[in-house]
Amino acid sequence: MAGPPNSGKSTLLNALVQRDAAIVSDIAGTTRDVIEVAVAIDAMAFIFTDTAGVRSNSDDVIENIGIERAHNAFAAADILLWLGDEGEAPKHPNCIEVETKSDISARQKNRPRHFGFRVKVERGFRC
Ligand SMILES: Nc1nc2c(ncn2[C@@H]2O[C@H](COP(=O)(O)OP(=O)(O)O)[C@@H](O)[C@H]2O)c(=O)[nH]1
Ligand SMILES: [Mg+2]
Repeated sequence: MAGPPNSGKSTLLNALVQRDAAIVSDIAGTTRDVIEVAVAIDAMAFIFTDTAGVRSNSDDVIENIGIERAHNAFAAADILLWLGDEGEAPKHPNCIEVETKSDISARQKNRPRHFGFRVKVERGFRC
């Protein structure tokens, strides 16, 4: 999971692994550590990795360490799920852009619509 703070990374991770593995809040910078959760989906093994939201203007020393660790996790990932603005993903050979919070309109979110994969994790999980 990669994206800016509050893009819904931890919410999506929890939905995919079906437990509250990561803390969800609307406070930017909540996730700092890299959180890895191993699950089997349809008999296929996955490790989902939640990361700190990437932003360049944090004064918080610990959050900045988390952001550095996030970049290391992106480099190590087989697949990068980018939950930020379209076209803004870090360079990765297997990147899937995901529009989160698809229950909220693009205008309200103040960001362009994605034309790929859309999710809403409001109550339960829908694609
Ligand atoms: N309406 C709506 N809110 C969401 C959705 N996914 C996450 N949120 C909310 O967005 C905020 C940030 O979510 P979080 O998963 O902590 O984002 P993260 O910082 O990227 O890990 C929280 O208040 C979530 O409840 C969604 O699909 N729809
Ligand atoms: Mg988070």
